[in-house]
Amino acid sequence: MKITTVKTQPIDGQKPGTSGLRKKTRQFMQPHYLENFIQSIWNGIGGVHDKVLVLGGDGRYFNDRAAQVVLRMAAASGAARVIVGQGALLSTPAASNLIRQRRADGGIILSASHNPGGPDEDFGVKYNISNGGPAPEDVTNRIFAATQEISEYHIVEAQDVDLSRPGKTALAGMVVEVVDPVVDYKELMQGLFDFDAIRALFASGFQMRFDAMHAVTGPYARAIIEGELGAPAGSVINATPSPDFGGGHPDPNPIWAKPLMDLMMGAEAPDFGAASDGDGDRNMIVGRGCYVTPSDSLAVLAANAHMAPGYRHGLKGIARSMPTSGAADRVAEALGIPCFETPTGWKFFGTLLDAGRATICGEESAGTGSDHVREKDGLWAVLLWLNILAARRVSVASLIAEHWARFGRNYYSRHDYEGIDSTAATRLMDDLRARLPDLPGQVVAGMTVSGADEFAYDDPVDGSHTGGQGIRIGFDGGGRAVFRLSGTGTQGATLRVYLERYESDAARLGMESQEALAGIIAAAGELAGIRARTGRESPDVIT
Ligand code: VG1
Ligand code: CO
Repeated sequence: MKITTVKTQPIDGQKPGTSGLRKKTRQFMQPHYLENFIQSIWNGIGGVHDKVLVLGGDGRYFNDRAAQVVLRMAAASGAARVIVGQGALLSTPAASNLIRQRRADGGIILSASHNPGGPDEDFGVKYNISNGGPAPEDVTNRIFAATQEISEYHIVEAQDVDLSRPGKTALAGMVVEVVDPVVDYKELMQGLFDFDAIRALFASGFQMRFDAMHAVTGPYARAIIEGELGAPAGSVINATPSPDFGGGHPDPNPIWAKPLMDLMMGAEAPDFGAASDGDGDRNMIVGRGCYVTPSDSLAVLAANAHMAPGYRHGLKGIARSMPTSGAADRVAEALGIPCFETPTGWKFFGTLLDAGRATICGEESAGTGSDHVREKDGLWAVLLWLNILAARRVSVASLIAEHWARFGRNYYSRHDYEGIDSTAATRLMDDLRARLPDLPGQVVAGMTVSGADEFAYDDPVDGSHTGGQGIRIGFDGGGRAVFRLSGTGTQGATLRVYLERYESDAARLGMESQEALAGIIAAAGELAGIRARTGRESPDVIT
């Protein structure tokens, strides 16, 4: 088989964001675009000669074509073996698990996660390192540097590898091993959770609805929830991955998973509802008539994890991203374990998990996970919830009410202004940053600013420093607003405003969150001049 060396030139803008490189699919399909980036990954990590890689994706449009390119380029650069999910499918947590189980050197995940898929939507590529987690910043910086210097790439000329069946084939001396994407992951879950107790729960008539949103979790959820745990057929819906996610937006939140929300808030609601995103690392949890915010879910899982066999010895620590609410901190305090506050993005949890300093991690964006892999894991969170409900035999609503009664409630909401002008967004952040020293003591929309800074992180394990991770404004009374720009969008800029206020008065735990946060919302809007600078009257998405 012939190895071709193709002359190329650096392409602007191939800088990995919060979670890999995400661009419009058509941009990825342009000549050399994907090839340049893949070769830059190889160059940035010191080559793939004799290495073992894992490869899979969320099944979105171009997933199958891109997988063939990655295989031909891995073979051309001398990789020993690539372990690929059948049909080039792997959920992000399953890919993380495979890298760890098979002691691979790293992996390529083809996904733009919760972003819509299709020829006119989004595509993405992410590189994970040998611990199974997203490449840390020093690695993504080297990859980006390589994209700016690239002059050629290497690719084998060959027919497509058949990825439709498990088995081994050879490609220019490299082994391509196609594996069932679900089997190893299912075993991992069996080891963590009390499947017998969950089976008994379903056998008692407990009903659930899991919406896979036409994305990659479908096959996993079907095999585990309906197959292993005995939930009736139809408990898992939209379970066949489709290249455009059924035309939907595979983001598990009350906006994009509205049909599930409507069901759960209606008269016919089952006991438990859940959804996952494009690549299976996010989760939404909703009880009958009771939506659980991701920040609360993290806290509830941490407080009750010991009910699952995999966590019966307790937790070593909890880690949450800075914009995530402080609900988990209160649990950590009660458990007498540390709580770490990291920048947004799962890559920042890797060192804490590897060092055994955190067991459970979470983000307000519907990501929860533990040290079982090095990615957030949507189905894991759902199974831990089921395990807890099976042990406690209470409703989601009463579990939440009990949690708030014990720890108090962190009212929380995120307001997203999507697709706004990039220059205006950067200016908004720059101007706010410039005013930080003067803000404390000022009264804005009736709220007094108690503190203002920009979050920076010093990793307690490897000592690395990461700056510019979000502007934090604290108010008298303990509320806060956080401002940051998204690093996963593909069009213009997205401003995220995170709003939080703690309440411990038993009589005030049942408010509607937008109402409970109204004062902070008004102050945040005025402080940043959101309306004037973005031209938007209101957020595009409120979660
Ligand atoms: C968003 C979320 C962040 C998450 C990231 C990747 O990033 O806010 O918490 O880790 O997406 O998740 P940003 O930079 O757009 O705020 V996923 O499921 O899209 O890989
Ligand atoms: Co995702």
